[in-house]
Amino acid sequence: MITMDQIVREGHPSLRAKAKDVDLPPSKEDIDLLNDMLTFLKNSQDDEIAEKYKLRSGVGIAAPQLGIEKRLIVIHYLDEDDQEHTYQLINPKIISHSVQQSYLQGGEGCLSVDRAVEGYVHRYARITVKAYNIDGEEVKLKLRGYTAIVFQHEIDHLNGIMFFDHINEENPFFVPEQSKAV
Ligand code: K2U
Ligand code: NI
Repeated sequence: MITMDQIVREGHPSLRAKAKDVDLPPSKEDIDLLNDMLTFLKNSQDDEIAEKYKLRSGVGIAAPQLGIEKRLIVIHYLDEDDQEHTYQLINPKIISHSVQQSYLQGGEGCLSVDRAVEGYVHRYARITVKAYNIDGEEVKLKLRGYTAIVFQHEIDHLNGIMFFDHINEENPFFVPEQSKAV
């Protein structure tokens, strides 16, 4: 099982690399990795397991955070209506987005960043993502709100971008006209 020991931290080259496309259909190795990443997220959100293995809670993880420079991301969380949002995606690409932006009022964190970095991360409010699922089928996802923000955080990891790269250095809590709090 994946534990925090396998998650690379700031300074590790994989966090600044451009990850490589994964061959389709996905190999058993890549399928197993996607499943291990999903198990990690579920474990990290289970109070008992997270306590036992000292896991930090996460709603998303990208393969480069494991030092694996492949374009694989997994997202898993339950929303306020107890609706499960689970995605295991290969080669995700944002193919269109809104001009309008949005940001998390509480700012962002990262499993690979062991420090708090304050400030607003302005992202696209709505995105359309093309990717392949664990069966190797093409999927197109129209996303908004919190899910759109998590997706952009994870896809950034595939391109060597960290959330604090987006924070306005002069005024970390600057809010442009077209950005709405989520
Ligand atoms: O990629 C990661 O490090 C996982 C982040 C994803 C994230 C997405 C959007 C905004 C902030 C972080 C972790 O989930 S950070 C911990 C966390 C846990 C629950 C809710 C929000 C953030
Ligand atoms: Ni992160």
